[in-house]
Amino acid sequence: MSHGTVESDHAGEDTRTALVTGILGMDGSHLADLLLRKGYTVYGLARRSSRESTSNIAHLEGHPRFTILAGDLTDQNSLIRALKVSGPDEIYNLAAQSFVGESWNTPEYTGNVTGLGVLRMLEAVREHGAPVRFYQASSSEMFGKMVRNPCDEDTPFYPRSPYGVAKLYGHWITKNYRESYGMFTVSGILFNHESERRGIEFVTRKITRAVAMIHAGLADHVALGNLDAKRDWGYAPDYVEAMWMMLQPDEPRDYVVATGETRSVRDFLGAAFSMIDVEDWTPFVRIDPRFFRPAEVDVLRGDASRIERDLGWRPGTPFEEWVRRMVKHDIEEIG
Ligand code: NAP
Ligand code: F7E
Repeated sequence: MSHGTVESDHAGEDTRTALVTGILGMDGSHLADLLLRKGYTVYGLARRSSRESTSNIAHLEGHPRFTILAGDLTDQNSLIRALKVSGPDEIYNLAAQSFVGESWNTPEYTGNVTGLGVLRMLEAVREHGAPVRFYQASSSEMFGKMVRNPCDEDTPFYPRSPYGVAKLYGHWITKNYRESYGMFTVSGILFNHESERRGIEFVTRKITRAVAMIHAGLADHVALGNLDAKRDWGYAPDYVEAMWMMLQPDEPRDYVVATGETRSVRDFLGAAFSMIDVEDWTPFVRIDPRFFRPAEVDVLRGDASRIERDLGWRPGTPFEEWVRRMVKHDIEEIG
C-alpha cells in the first residue's frame, strides 16, 4: 500500500465494526487503513481541536465505511455515546497524551487522559453491556529503567516519566477489568514504532524532517537532546497488524511487540543523513539542553517471542527501508 491510500484486500464481506480512539494520530490512521482493507466498518473518535490536524486521515474522507465521532477521553458521556452510536465488536483505545517529554509539563493532565482515560473507556464498555473486545495501547515506557534486557511480558515495570506511570495505570486497570468482570481486554506492550505519519515532535520524525529541510537548503542544523538514548524502533504499519491479531484469539492475552534490535539516536542520525548521501552529520546537529529529560530511559529492547509463537507476528519492514520511506516522504512534502 502506498502512503495515503487504502486498497481493499478483503475476500467477501467482514461485517465487523471497530471503534478506534486516537484516530487522527499515527497509529489510529494506520489501523483504520488496515481495518478498512479487511472490510470492517470503522468509527474513529476524535476530540475537538482549534487547529486542523486531520492530515493523517485526509485520504479516508468520503470512504463509505469510515465515520468520525466527536468525543474526548476526559468526558465519560461522550464515550458512552460513541459506543451507542457505533455498536462496535472491537475497540482499539489508542488515544493518549503520548509525548513523554510533555508529560513533565502536564503530569496531572497526562494522568487524566493517558491513565484515567482508559478507565473511562472500560466503564463505557461495561455500561454498554454488549460483548466487545478491547485493545489498550500499553507502552515499553512502562519498563523504563529496564530491570532485564530484553524485556518480555514477565519483566517487572519501572516507569521513568509521568507518561510511563500513567500508562502503567492503564495497563493494570485493563488487566483488572478482565479479571473482575470477565471482559475480553488485552494490552499490547508496544516498543517505539515510527512512520511517515509520526508527530513532528518525536525524535525520528524531527530528524527526518530536518534532513529534508537541510537537503532543500531551508535549514542548516537540527537541535537535539540526548543522542546516546537507545530505542527498539519498528515500523508502525507492521505494529497495527499486531494490535488486530491480539483481538482475534478465543482467549485474551497481553503481548510485547518489538523488533529485538536496539539503536541509538546517533545511529538514527547516521541512517537518516545517509539517505541524502551525507556521511558526517555532526556539522548539522547542535545539542540543546532544552531537549534533555528530567529522568531518561537510557535503553529499551523487547523480546517479542510470545506473539511470534502464539499469533505468528513478526516485524516485517527492515529499519533502513522505513527510515528511507520517512526521509523520502519528508523530502517530497517539503518540496
Ligand atoms: P499520537 O500520534 O500522539 O496519537 C494519539 C491521539 O490521541 C491523537 O490523535 C490525539 O488527538 C488523541 N488524544 C489525545 N488526547 C485525547 C483526549 N483527551 N481525548 C481523545 N483523544 C485524544 O500517538 P501514536 O504514536 O499514534 O500512539 C498511539 C497510542 O499508542 C498512544 O496511546 C501511545 O501512547 C501509545 N504508544 C505509542 C508508541 C509509539 O512508539 N508510537 C509505543 C507504545 C505505545 P489530537 O490529534 O487531537 O492531538
Ligand atoms: O524520544 C531522545 C529522547 O520522543 C526518543 C512515544 O511514542 O515511544 C515514544 O516515546 C529518545 C528519548 O520517543 C530529542 O530523550 C534526543 O530518549 O521520540 P521520542 P519516546 O520518549 O521513546 C514510547 C514507546 C511511547 O509510548 C511514547 O508514546 O530520543 N531525544 N533528542 C529526543 N527526543 C525528542 N522527542 N526530541 C529531541 O530533540
